[in-house]
Amino acid sequence: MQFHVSALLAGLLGLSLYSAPVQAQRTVRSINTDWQFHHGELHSLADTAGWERVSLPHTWNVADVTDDMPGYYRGPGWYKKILYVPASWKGRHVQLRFEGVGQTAAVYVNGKPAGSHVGGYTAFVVPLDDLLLQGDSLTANEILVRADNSYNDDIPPLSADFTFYGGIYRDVFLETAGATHFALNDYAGPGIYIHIPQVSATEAQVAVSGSIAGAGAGLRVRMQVTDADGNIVAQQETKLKKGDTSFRIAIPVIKTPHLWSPEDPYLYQVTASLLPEKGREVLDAVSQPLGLRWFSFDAEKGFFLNGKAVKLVGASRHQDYPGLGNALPDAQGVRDMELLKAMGANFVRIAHYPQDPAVLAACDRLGLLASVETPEVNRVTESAAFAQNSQHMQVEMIRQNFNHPSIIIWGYMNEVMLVPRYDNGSAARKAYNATVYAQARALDSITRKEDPSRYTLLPCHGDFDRYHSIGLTKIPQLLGWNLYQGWYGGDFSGLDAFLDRHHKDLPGVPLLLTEYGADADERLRSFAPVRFDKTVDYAVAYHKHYLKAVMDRPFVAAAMIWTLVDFNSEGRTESTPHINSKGLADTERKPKDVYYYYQSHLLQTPFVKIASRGWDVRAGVALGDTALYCKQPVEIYSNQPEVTVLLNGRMLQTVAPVNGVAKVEVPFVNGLNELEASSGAACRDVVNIQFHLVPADLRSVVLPFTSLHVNLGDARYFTANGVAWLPEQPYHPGSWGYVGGKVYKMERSQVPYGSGKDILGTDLDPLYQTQRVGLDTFRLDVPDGMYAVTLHFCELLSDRERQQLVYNLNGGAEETAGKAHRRAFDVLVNGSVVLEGIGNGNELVPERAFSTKVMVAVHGGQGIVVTFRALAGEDVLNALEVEKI
Ligand code: GCB
Ligand code: CA
Repeated sequence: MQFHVSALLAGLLGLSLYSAPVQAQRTVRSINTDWQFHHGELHSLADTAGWERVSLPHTWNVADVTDDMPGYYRGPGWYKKILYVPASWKGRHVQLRFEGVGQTAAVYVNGKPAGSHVGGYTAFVVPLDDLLLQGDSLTANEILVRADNSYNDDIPPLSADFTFYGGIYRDVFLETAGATHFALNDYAGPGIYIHIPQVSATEAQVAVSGSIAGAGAGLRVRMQVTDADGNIVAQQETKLKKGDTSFRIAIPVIKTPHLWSPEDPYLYQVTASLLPEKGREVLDAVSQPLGLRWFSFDAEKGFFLNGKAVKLVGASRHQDYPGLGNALPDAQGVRDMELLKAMGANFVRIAHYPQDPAVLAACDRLGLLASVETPEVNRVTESAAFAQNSQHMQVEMIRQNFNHPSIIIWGYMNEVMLVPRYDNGSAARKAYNATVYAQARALDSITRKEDPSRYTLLPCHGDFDRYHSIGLTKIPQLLGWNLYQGWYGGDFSGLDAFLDRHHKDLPGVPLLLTEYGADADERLRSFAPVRFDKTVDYAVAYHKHYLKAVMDRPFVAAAMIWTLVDFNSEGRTESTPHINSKGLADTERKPKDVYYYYQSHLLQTPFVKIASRGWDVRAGVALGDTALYCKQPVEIYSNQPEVTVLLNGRMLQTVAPVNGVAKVEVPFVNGLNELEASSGAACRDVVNIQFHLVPADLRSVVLPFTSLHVNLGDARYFTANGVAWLPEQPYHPGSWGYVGGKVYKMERSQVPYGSGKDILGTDLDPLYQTQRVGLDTFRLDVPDGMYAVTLHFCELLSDRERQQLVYNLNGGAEETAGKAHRRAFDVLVNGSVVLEGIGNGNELVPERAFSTKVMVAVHGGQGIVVTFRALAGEDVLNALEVEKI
């Protein structure tokens, strides 16, 4: 009976009991939902107009980093949220934790300034204590945040090849703690820092340092190390002297520790608890991961982990996704690390800025060694504020991420000499160089002081002398080189020469290849790839050379691929405008061939994968009326001694891979081709390829003509939206092709075909970026019947000023002059004029796709003849498609 009464009482009192629970320890919860957002400046804090409801993570740059709008918004935006504060929080410490706001933030609570932060890639906390309104029940408090991603001379990055998104683009947490707690505001770090003064296979020593806020009376600090099953393997309780606010506590030795490594990422947990001098009530507690490992870099022999030589192979990662900007939920960061791990990588370069805590936590769990760096990219500002902001970020990065066992390197200043200020040789340049040097030194020494257990890294671009001559190569413990020989210029042998030069000229300085990569547009293919053609095939050739060069040289500690996934860089043009396509996987995280190439080299388990699998809609011309197939080479990546290849169930060939690659000539037939490669029963891969076989003789009876898609001025194959485009060919009787003219190539541009300009009004940029100029006719000897003929054009000469791509180290800006240029021409199909006087004075708007479709009745064996008549300048044709109807 008694029981019932008290249960009833508790039920009746439920609400008030609930709103006033005894809460000693800290509480942490995200507050991501139900925010309001105001684009642009707010003219008064009470402004109620123009707010929309949003959830975090959020960026205001989702839509304007695509073709739809030129440039992207860089300026202020405001966020608002009502926070309900319970009465039970009286006397507690309350703070907000922002994991990342691009790129400055000012926080107001109930209209009063509460805190601010500079820098878009590190976390910060804002204490609310004195500003909160608290009553006897839940009390509404208004949080306002002004975020701003404007260019600012004093805030890195000033310039870089990625998009500087604005907004509250990572989680926000609401944290409370009792009056006495482990520090919650130490550069937004965890408040306790785990050190491993000594570790071997036989024993590990662990110490924990930290500080305490609100310490009045005497306190006890208890450290417990638990293993992965939750068993306590070591503990230590230490009394602090009255008034002590910081501590460093050695934990008894852990015998035969379970070591952390990429193969076995074993994690212990350190839990620090704060207790009163007497009594059992825990005032505060915090848990952090512990991985027991030791490592070193050697300038001759590379990297060692737990005493074993390990070649570091991995990639860098940017943090954006189509349709989300950089406002990614944690799960997507985790998925990216899983993708990298599944490739067989053991390393990730978190570049060019610290990323979401969830990403580093995933590295700890998955076994990916990591480097993290601050974003002083391309250049610096010679101001005390810039130096100060960089240093502040460096300390934030280190303290916030200190306890991740995955991290072995702290970096700073990526390619800081890429865009130096002032003329070469001038006094101003000399002074600038001295400033860069001084800033680098300061960052390096701060890093070593903050964390002597890890290495410092300076990643440079491939101009050895520029860094060496001003002393930068001597500052960091590790030197990184971002090398693109055979991409932005030169050829692959330049890589070997560069690596060997470092080895010779900088003995004693460990070398990491911190970047290398080549754009790969999954839609572009070539059997004779050339530098900068953006084909998957060139990228594969590039990576084959680079991986081998690194593997052949023990003194190269690491190969860090640029990058894991394609990423947004708003100012880039390319075949995929606004996207840097050097990823191992595309923006949607679909692996490209290079990813599988690495798998075949890095995975220990049996592996067979058919390359060019993404090119599953293809076209080609049949060998003849009696040979109804088209032979195209296909590569197979495998770590097995032998691979058996079948086409549509019939044995094709058994081949032995060389350096992980087997090459077969596949006689593709019209329609579906099931290609199978296997090595034993357990190791089998199948790809279905839809092949559009174009008859050799267009009037063939055994293989009737249906359609043809030709990309003029191009030697690459292009597949998009399920349509396979063939490269152009000269006309020969019975078949199809151009008569006259030449392939257009933009002057002073890196691209081997056409232009690299961003063509508006289409996603099929490669069709419009390339063209044939000055052609007489395009002929197709199709049989009589009805046809739809579509002609595609683009004016590639224009006055539009283009941002010069600074990464384009060997090429200048693309030619933009178009002022004096005038183009006009007629186009006739089988004698009838279909376009009259078309040119850049009318419908051919520069850098904008133009197409037109006409129906043609072919009779009397005339075939299709498209005739071009130049009136001014040269006529052009970018692409042509013919469909039998
Ligand atoms: C670099 C930069 C990186 C660029 C990359 C590229 O050297 O460090 O930020 O994205 O080259 O793709 O050009
Ligand atoms: Ca997060």
